This record gives sequence, C-alpha cells and structure tokens, in this order.
Amino acid sequence: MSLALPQLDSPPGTRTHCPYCAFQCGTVLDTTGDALQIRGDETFPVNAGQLCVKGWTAGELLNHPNRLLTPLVRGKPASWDAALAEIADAFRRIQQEHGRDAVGLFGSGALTNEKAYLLGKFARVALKTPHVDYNGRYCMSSAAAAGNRAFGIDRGLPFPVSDIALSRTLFVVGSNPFDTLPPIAQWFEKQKASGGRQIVADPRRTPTARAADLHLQLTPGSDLALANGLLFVVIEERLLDATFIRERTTGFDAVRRAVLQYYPARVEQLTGVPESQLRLAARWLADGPSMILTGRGPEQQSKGVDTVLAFINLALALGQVGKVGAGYGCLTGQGNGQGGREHGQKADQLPGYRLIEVDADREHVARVWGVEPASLPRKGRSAYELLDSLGTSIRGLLVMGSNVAVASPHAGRIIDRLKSLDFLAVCDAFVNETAELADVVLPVTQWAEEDGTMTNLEGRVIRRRQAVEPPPGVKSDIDVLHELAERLGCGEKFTFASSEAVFDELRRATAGAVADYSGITYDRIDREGGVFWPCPSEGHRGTPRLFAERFHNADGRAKFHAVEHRAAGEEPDAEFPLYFTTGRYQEHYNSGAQTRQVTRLIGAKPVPRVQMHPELASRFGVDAGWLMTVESRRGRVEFSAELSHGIRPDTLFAPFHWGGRHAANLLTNPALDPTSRMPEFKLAAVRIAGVRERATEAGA
Ligand SMILES: Nc1nc2c(c(=O)[nH]1)N[C@H]1C(S)=C(S)[C@@H](COP(=O)(O)OP(=O)(O)OC[C@H]3O[C@@H](n4cnc5c(=O)[nH]c(N)nc54)[C@H](O)[C@@H]3O)O[C@H]1N2
Ligand SMILES: Nc1nc2c(c(=O)[nH]1)N[C@H]1C(S)=C(S)[C@@H](COP(=O)(O)OP(=O)(O)OC[C@H]3O[C@@H](n4cnc5c(=O)[nH]c(N)nc54)[C@H](O)[C@@H]3O)O[C@H]1N2
Ligand code: SF4
Ligand SMILES: [Mo]
Repeated sequence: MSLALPQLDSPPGTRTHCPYCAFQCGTVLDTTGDALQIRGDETFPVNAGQLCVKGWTAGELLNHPNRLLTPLVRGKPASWDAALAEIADAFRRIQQEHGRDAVGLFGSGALTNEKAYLLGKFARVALKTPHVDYNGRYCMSSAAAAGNRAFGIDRGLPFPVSDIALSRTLFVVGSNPFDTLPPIAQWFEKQKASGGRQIVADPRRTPTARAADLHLQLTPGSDLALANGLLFVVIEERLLDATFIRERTTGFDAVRRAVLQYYPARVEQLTGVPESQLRLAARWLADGPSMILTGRGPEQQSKGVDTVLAFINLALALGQVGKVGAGYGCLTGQGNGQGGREHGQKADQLPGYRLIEVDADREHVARVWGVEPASLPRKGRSAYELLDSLGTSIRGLLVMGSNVAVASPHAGRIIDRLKSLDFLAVCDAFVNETAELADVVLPVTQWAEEDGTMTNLEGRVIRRRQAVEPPPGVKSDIDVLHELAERLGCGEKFTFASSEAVFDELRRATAGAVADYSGITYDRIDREGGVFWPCPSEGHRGTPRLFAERFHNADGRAKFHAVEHRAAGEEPDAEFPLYFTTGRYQEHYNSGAQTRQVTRLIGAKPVPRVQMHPELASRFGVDAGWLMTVESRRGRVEFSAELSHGIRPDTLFAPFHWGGRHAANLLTNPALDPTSRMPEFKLAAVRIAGVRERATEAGA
C-alpha cells in the first residue's frame, strides 16, 4: 500500500479532500484559471484519481448566490458583534433562569476533528452543559457500539479500503456503495477480476446488488435473523474455525445455543431469503478470506447494535477477522464520520473515545483543559432525545453542521420542538430548513476555505487544506466558538493561533486513549499522505490494520454476543400494510442542504420519487410519474411514483434529501435502539392514502 505523497512534478493546485462523504476523495483544486477546477488526486490511494458527480461539482458551493455572507438576527442582516452578543446573552439568560442543563449543542460528522473537539470542549467548559450530541448518532452509532462491545474498539474499517480487492468473498449488507461511495467500485472490480465473489443483502436490487453474484433480497428489518441463520448453517455444515474461536475469542457457547433456533425454514419465513441462497452464502463466506461490510440498512434499526453483533459473530465463528482480505467493517458515511465520533461531541464521550462517566478519563481531559474534573458535566442526552426535549427541559440550542429539521425521524415533531425553543442559533454556509427557524444564523467558511484534519472511513487522518480565500463577512466555526467563549467569560481556553494549534491540544487530550492521535502531526500527514490511528508517538508508524495479533478488550480477545431477532418498533399491519424504507440518491447528499444548490445535481434529480414494484402499482392503478400520497402514523407525503422491478413488492423506498412537504422523515418512526439510541430510519409501516394522475411534477 502506497502512502507516498505527491511528487513535485504534479500539476499546479492545492491538494485537499472532497467536502462530502467519508470516502474523502483526494482532490486537486486549481485556482489558476477564471473558475476553480476540481480534479481527482491520482496520488491519493483511496480514490486513486476518481471522483463522483458530487465531488467534481462541489466548487459551485463556494461562490454560490445563495451563500449566506452576513449574520442574520431574526431574519435580518446584522453585524457579527450584535449576532454573537445575541447568542451569548440568550444562553446566559436561559442558564440563569432554567439551569445550566437548559442549553444544548448539536454537532456534526461534517466538522473537522478540530471543530468537533472544540464543540465538545465548548459544551463542557464554556456552557458546562451535559447536552451535546451530533448527527453521527443517526449514522454509524449502532456499528460503533457493536464494535466497541465485540472488539473493544470502534474503527469503521479496521483495514485500508484496498484490502477489499484481496477478499475472496465480499458480503455487503444494507449498503449501496456504488451510489454512496462511488469510487469504491474500483476496489470491488479488482476483487472480481482476481476471482472474488460478491453477495449483497438489500430489499432493493441496487446497482451494487446488480453487480453481485448473489443478491439476498430480504424483508426490511430482518438482517439479524439472516445473520443468525447463516451462522446456523455454518455450524450445521461444520464450517467453523474452531482454533480461532478457542484461541482468540470468548462467549461462543452462548451464541451456539442461541442460533439453534435459526434453522433455514424459519429464517426463510422471517427474511424471505430461500434456504438454497442461505446455504450458498454460508459456504462462500467459509471460503475465505471473506469480508463482511455493513451500511445503514442493518444499522438504522431499533435493533441495529444486536444486528451488527450478529454479523460480527458470523465473521468470528468463521475465523475471518484479523487476516489480510478478511474482517468485519462498517462503511462510515459522513466526511468526518469517523473522527467526529472520537473527539468528544457525543453526549457520553470525551476526546480520544474517553468516557465522560469514567473518573480517570475525566481527570486526564480536565488536566489538558486546565479545569477541575468535578466541573465537567456528566453524560447528556442522545441526538433524538435531545431534540425531542427542546422547548421543555432544553430551551436554547446551537446547531453546527446539521439540518435536523430534515434529517431527524418524525420530522414533523422535531420541527414543532425547534419552534418551541426560547432561542435557536445555527452556524451554516446556507440557510437550510433548520436555519429558517433560527433566531440567529452565523455564516461560516466552507471546506476549500479552511485548514484542518478529517479521519476517513479507514481511520486514516488526512489534511483539509485551504485553497481559496473565504468571502468577506464569514468566519470559521473555530472563530465562532472562540468569540462566544470570550463573551461567556472563558475566551482564553478557546484562543488558538491556528487549527494546527487546536490539533496539538487534541493530541494531548487523546494521548493514551483508545483513539490515540498523539503521534500524528500536520507535518507527518503532509509528508506521509495520511496517518492511521491509533498512533501513540511520533516514532510510531500508525496502524493501517487492527486485530492481527490481539483485540482491544482487556483480555486481548474478541467477544461473541448471543443476540435474538425481534420485531421492529412498528411492523406492517392491516391499517398500514407496507414497509417504508429510506436512503440515498447518488446525486444528493444527506438533507440536501448543499447538493440541492448545485445546478447539475438538482437538474439530474429535481424531486424525490417513491420507488415501488409494478405489481404493487397495478394494485393501486398507479402509473409512472403519478402522484401518490404515502401515509404513516406520523405524517403524509405526496411523492411521484417511480416503478421498478428492483424493489420488493411489499416495500416502498424514498430518499430523505428534501425538506418541507417532500420530507421522507415526516413518515419515519423514532423508535430508538436501546444501546446506541439510533432511530429506526430503515423501516416504518405505511399505506397508500391517495393517488392522482399527473403528467408533470411539482417542483421541490
Ligand atoms: N450519494 C450519496 N452518498 C452518500 C451520502 C448521501 O447522502 N448521498 N451520505 C453519506 C452518509 S452520511 C452515509 S451514512 C452513507 C450511507 O450509505 P449507505 O448505507 O450505502 O446508504 P443508504 O442508502 O442509506 O442505505 C443503504 C441501503 O440499505 C437498504 N436497506 C433499507 N432497509 C434495509 C434493511 O432493513 N436491511 C438491509 N440489509 N438493507 C436495507 C436500502 O435499500 C439502501 O440501498 O452514504 C454516504 N455517502
Ligand atoms: N430517513 C432517513 N433519515 C436520515 C438518514 C436515512 O438514511 N434516512 N440518514 C441519517 C444519516 S446517516 C445522517 S449522517 C444524517 C445527516 O443529515 P444532516 O445532519 O442534516 O446532514 P447534512 O445534510 O450533511 O447537513 C449538513 C449541514 O451542515 C452544513 N455544513 C457542512 N459542513 C459544515 C461545517 O464545517 N460547519 C458548519 N457550521 N456547517 C457545515 C451544510 O451546509 C448542511 O446545511 O441524516 C440522517 N437522517
Ligand atoms: S462525495 Fe464521496 S465519493 Fe463522491 S467525490 Fe466526494 S468523497 Fe468522493
Ligand atoms: Mo450518515
């Protein structure tokens, strides 16, 4: 694997990374001509020069006419001084009247490590509130919790992306990376070219599923039963790796007992996957090296953690962990989804994955911050619970890097909660649907205008580099936190000469922790092209592959967990007979706040469509393009219909990239996983409440 940095003969431009997803494609930004040019960076080994349509059109975000260039106070342009004073005064007043815990912060996996770190510190040191959480809770929190339990560490991929090409059997569960991480396809193609096979489990026949050798088109919400069923076959057909189980794991006996109930006929009933496919998949997985990758499909369920644990059980039982080309991994989603979950913007965490409820962890971080350990608040509320309590116990909120009014489950309720706040502040480059509800909006710098670090889906820490000057009138999130801290009386704790200076404090805060960044420096990243954590000293090479010799639990072993299938928070019934699931288009990103601004992307996908099987459509007399009202117990949305044989006839699918009356999240169910507090974005019960013929579609 080459980590070498670009050589001097490469064409002009600044090397940085795409603003969007966790693939963090290397890009070269050339500012020598009239308009900014974005190319794929061929020297960055993850994307090797490739970009998706979002990456090469991202430049339009920078000089966009809709870009916010001045602070807004209740919708009117205001000076920075006035806007910052509004926020500080409101938070001080709310805390005086209702207590410290009455203000909350909502962060993001889009933030650099430096910003995420400072936001967590701002909550605990400047506001002294326990309530800080972020949109990563909606993203990989189930896989993170499962990884911590089974392996004692959570790094989405415990190996470089290029290892995919070295697997013999590749099993992708509920992810559609051909649309969501498109340049990853080159590694899938290499895997196939060397004789590898691919299995995909998805209720839809996605581009990723179409390219696979075997598509398990399971019922939404049945992944846990599928994994246990596969393990049943592995045991029955004596495909276990007994030596690996004995030497490197604990807890297998309880799992063996639990999966006895998952015989193929029952699993077929629960999942819809025929026994022949189940057996074939189990045999292929036993023929390693085999790799299991999960995406949001199995994770965004109210049993997401147990579901991921079931797939980890399968990988461990087969002895397919810790070997090159083998392993379990979660495909992280957001640009800094990995780093964003490590540095303390999560309600229960301090930097480096230290835990806010563990005394030794509190002491270490308090020392770095120069405060008393006892002054640090305890654990706060998780993302949905935090938003759900707005207007009651939490009365003031600052949002940095998330469009919660669009991205949250049961969005109708969350919008009501946001409206009931005493005070809402938002930092963003665009006035998204959440900012529209805010008392104060602060305009901030964007990716190409700032320095920092991001940690990609492999755990590789990379550099975001400034390529252009920000427009006049905007400030960075880091400046915003500093200036607010000044007004709250602790500016000195947030005074940094540069983002590198923030990173140096982050390094100290993470020293000795699970996600140890102490050996990583800007200089090293620049020289080496990226450094994989954990990296405990400047002499340490970083850790591209975990688990070759030991796991990170105290005994060095991986833990099996006996887990059982259970019903979703809501299952289809006579009143609401269909499954509704949600996900993504290649052309749009998350809440769409950014990509709906880009001409080429909104041109390609101007509105959301509900995907449905022609059989189901004919039952309702629906034709392609007709408008169809989809209703759940929480709301109704009119979508135009897209007919496709690539979806189960009992399931509807829609993207969640739009707000307002087009918001898929008006329908979704906020049932939470008991451990990760992940909402059940991937399944709700709905009905078709009305159908209208319509040749032309309404705009978004
Ligand atoms: N183009 C684009 N790329 C993105 C993003 C984006 O918004 N747009 N967002 C980024 C982010 S933040 C993330 S988290 C990742 C997400 O990346 P993915 O996980 O690939 O994305 P999703 O489309 O949410 O879900 C994947 C698949 O899960 C399937 N699915 C639905 N229900 C179930 C189920 O019950 N079981 C199983 N097995 N599958 C199910 C859906 O049909 C869908 O094809 O993408 C990242 N990349
Ligand atoms: N139904 C359904 N809902 C879902 C999902 C699903 O699959 N189905 N997926 C969930 C997942 S996985 C995720 S990750 C969430 C994501 O959903 P959101 O949290 O809404 O994420 P984005 O749309 O990426 O919003 C990012 C906002 O932050 C701004 N931004 C970007 N970078 C910065 C920065 O550096 N600083 C500041 N201040 N602002 C910045 C952007 O302009 C944009 O307005 O949605 C979740 N919601
Ligand atoms: S959106 Fe993701 S896959 Fe597309 S160019 Fe950006 S980083 Fe690469
Ligand atoms: Mo995500």
